[in-house]
Amino acid sequence: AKYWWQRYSLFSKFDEGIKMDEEGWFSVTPEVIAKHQAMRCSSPVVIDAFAGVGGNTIQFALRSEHVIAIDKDPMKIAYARHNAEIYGVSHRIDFVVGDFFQLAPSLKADVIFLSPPWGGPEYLKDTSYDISMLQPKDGFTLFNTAQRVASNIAFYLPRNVDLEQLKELSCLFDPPVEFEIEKNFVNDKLKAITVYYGEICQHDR
Ligand code: MGP
Ligand code: SAH
Repeated sequence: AKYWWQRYSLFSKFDEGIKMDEEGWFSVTPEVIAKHQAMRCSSPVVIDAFAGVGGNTIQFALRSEHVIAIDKDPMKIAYARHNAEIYGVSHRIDFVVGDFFQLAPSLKADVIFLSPPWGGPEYLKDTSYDISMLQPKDGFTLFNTAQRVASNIAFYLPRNVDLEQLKELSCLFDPPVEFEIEKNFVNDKLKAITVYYGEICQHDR
């Protein structure tokens, strides 16, 4: 019910036939945030490694030339394709059903966006969220894998994430890269945090 009330904040075209499943409801990035992230990540090729029902993928496709949308769940990819058609951008997206960790060695892009499962809506139970809790692999392993795919990484994380760990991630690049932590609000309510690593970091612009 909580997410139903937010449906137009998740997809402004919700009434045109947007399809969601249970995980999609609590994981989709609200449209105003996804739009902003897409502006920050605008580039020739963007990979959305955990595409879900397409909240981010659609916005990337509105802003970038080409998007590769990956999800291991075939139903999510079917919904993401359907939802992208509603927004008129499916022709700019390659939809891939697969495990990002298995596909990673054969992928290259300018920017990679990471919005993995956080472990369900219970992610807020601890005051500080440890990125080792990310699914299906911990945040350090995920970041290491992503770093070989693209030199720019945008990472969508819980609002209670341990900020010290975000700095540690920047040191996994050799040499360490600049990073920027951005708080994402919808109607004055803090929803999540996005961290930008590499040239997409505002300091470098
Ligand atoms: P929330 O805390 O479930 O909702 O998620 P909200 O509206 O802040 O409710 P409240 O009861 O805490 O006030 C906030 C946002 O985090 C959602 O809109 C999603 O974009 C994102 N989000 C939540 N979860 C559990 C996940 C997840 O597992 N993975 C990803 N990628 N995003 C998530
Ligand atoms: N950003 C998306 C929501 C992502 S939810 C949106 O705005 O709609 C996280 C997604 O990661 C889920 O759909 C889940 O199926 C997918 N996932 C989990 N493990 C994965 C893996 N190993 N490879 C690719 N996708 C995976």
